Amino acid sequence: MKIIKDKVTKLSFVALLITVTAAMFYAPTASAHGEKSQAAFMRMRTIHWYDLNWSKDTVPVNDTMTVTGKFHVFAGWPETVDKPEISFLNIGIPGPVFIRAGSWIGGQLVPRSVSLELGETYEFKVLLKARRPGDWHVHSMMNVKGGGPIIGPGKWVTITGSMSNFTNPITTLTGQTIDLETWNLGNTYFWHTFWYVFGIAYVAYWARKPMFIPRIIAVDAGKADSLITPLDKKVGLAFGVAAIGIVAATMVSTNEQYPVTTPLQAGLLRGMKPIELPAPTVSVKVEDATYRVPGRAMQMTLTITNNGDSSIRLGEFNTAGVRFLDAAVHVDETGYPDDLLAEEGLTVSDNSPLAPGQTRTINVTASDAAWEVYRLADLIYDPDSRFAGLLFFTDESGNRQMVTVDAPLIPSFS
Ligand SMILES: [Cu+2]
Repeated sequence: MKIIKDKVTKLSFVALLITVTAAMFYAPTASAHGEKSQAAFMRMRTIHWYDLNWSKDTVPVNDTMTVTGKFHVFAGWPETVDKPEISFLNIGIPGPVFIRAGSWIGGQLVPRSVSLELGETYEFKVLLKARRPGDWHVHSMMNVKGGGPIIGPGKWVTITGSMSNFTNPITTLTGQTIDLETWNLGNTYFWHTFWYVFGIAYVAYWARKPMFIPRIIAVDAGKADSLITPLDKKVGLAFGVAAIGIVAATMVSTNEQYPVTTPLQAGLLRGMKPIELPAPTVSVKVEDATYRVPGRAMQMTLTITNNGDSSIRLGEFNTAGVRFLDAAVHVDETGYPDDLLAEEGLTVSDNSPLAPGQTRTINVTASDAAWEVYRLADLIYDPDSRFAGLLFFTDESGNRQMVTVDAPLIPSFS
């Protein structure tokens, strides 16, 4: 009876080990990446993405597409988030469904982290090569050290074809052309299997012996020494010597085969070139701002002064990538994602052209289900309920001007 119990214990132990190991290799695909669960203030008061363009809706495997646009690094960056002194321009996708073939800020290649200045606006471009077929949500993204990934707007892109056709050829500095997708993959599989079997063999050797309860009984009885035989010591030593010997020998042979290696390059690029925007000629003062919970609408009272020489109208309010437009002033034809575009979401009490030198106080309402769907309204439950966003004014000749707003937001529940 005792023997059977012992065997059952051992079997369960081995089964558990195999299960845990198998679980490490299993990674289910996630269909969304939680962009809506990122704190609203993070999306509204850090990086403002705008003028975004996804060059394609459908891409065959191996073809490329670009995500381009601009981002404004908000001057009123929250105190609780580290400044974007070490930032990395990235793309938010569910795993390596695309590979990032290149990324640029202000025309400069940025394979490394960069330092960004608060209050500046930058142009960016990310070149992607399609790898895994499917429908994927492709976001712009900025990884900020101490701030986490700051996700921008996402658009669905379909990759067609078969992943088995995907290739990723590169030429190394020594002139060899290799396909990174499959290069030395056999080696990777071999060594994973080898060390897995090696480890299991070591565990199996010890698992043959009485385990857990019999061992603790022996230890408690002062017979711990009797648990390890001279053969056990030899086997343990042999495993240790073999592990070190194999690593040393294969390291020597690898170094012989690949005499020239360089480490992965890291470091920080400074002096990113921002866009030189002319000083805005429109000044905006936020008198008050409230969020009406039942109406899913934000109301702002703004005092606008036109210091320019052409009359202006308010065309758009953009916050966290959600765009509220006054259709009479601005119509979007760039194929911006529907769920982030409120084509008639902006209502202005008096949006007649504001002549140069004039000042006017207007009521602006930005209403759309996106406030709730994108959980931006959660802002009102923050200890520091501030909102921020970009206002776009259009003058007579169609020139656009961007003005940032940043003010407390008071909720209204009726
Ligand atoms: Cu997404």
